[in-house]
Amino acid sequence: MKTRAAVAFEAKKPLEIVEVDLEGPKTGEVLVEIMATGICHTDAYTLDGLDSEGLFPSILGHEGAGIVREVGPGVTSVKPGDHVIPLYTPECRQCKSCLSGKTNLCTAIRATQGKGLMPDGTSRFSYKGQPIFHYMGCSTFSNFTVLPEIALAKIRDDAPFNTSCYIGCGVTTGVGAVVKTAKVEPGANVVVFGLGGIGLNVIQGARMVGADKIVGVDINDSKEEWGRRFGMTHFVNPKKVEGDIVQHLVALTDGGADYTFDCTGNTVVMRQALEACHRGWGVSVVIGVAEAGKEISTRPFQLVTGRVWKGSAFGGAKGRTDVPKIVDWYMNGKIQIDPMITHTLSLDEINKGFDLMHAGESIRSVVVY
Ligand code: NAD
Ligand code: AHE
Ligand code: ZN
Repeated sequence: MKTRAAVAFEAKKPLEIVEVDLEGPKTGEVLVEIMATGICHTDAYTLDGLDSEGLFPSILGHEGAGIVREVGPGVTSVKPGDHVIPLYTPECRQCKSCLSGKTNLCTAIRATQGKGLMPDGTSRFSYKGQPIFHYMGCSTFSNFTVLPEIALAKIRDDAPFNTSCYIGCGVTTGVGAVVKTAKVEPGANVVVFGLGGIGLNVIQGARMVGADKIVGVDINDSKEEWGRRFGMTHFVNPKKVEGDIVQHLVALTDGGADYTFDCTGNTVVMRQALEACHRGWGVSVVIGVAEAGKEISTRPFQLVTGRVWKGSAFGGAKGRTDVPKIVDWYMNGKIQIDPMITHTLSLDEINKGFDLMHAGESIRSVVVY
């Protein structure tokens, strides 16, 4: 079939909206009509050529919601008409990682996914006879896409696509990092670095679990109002702090935070986040994705004296199990999504979504097909 898609033909170039060819679903695969997709900073990072796994030409996008239109042989867990959220972290429930009960990082299809291919080692997308790579196993910047069955969370039919798509990455990543990765407890002091589409969800997750102080740190003053809307109690702009930002945050949190979260992808900030943790028990969670080649460092003494450095992918959530529950949290008013969708765009306007993100003017732009 033919489908309209925004193709990343080259790094650092705007996406081009073209009609591409899409092969139907093979064994264990599903054809999904994407109804809406968010634009996450990770899409921009890959488009900007900063991802060591970045491939071109490819169809980016990994934060979608849609409807199953056709299933390939052997598919049993979804059927045409089902509403679904694509999962860049699938859940096969059979691999060593899934069976361990210790991680959400399913390994069933990770190798081919990282190469921009379906599990059988081929692509379903092509343009003028040349293959186009899939992205994070999702490629939601295409109106129709093919995914493995294990990479689809079936969700309730009454959840609106143009807001629930955000649960496909940003909401689950932020809220999940608090609830599942850090397991923040009521009364804890929390510091969140970077108040964008992810950081604001960390803030609302921290409020949901009953954190006490929720400190937001951002170099963009306009994020203060955003943070306060979702539960932030204190705002710090590092550019306006006299002296050391870490000492400032340690003083603000009575000796250091119980939990800190990096939502910037900046390795200097990641170090500050670790060192702003309380001696003896503070936990710092790296969520931000750093540019290829960047490394983190700190004095080992920071760890010897009890601070813990952790990472979180997709908020530690197991997609097929947890995503439908997070959709319920949204539909029941436990978490908010609608006010964070600052811009709704057509596919033809998708490059504007990237511009708004780089200008710090959006929280989430959503493309509605
Ligand atoms: P965003 O662009 O919406 O927000 C980033 C925010 O960080 C902005 O408000 C910006 O002003 C702020 N910022 C930038 N530099 C800063 C600094 N030095 N100090 C303080 N604040 C600073 O991006 P997003 O969509 O929220 O994504 C945030 C990061 O999370 C990205 O690196 C993205 O790739 C990553 N991410 C990771 C996962 C995961 O599963 N681990 C999932 C989604 C996104
Ligand atoms: N491909 C990059 C790493 C990118 C990365 O860390 N991705 C996160 C999700 S970001 C979503 O917006 C993730 O889940 N990683 C786990 C995984 O298996 O990819 C690189 O450095 O090579
Ligand atoms: Zn993302």
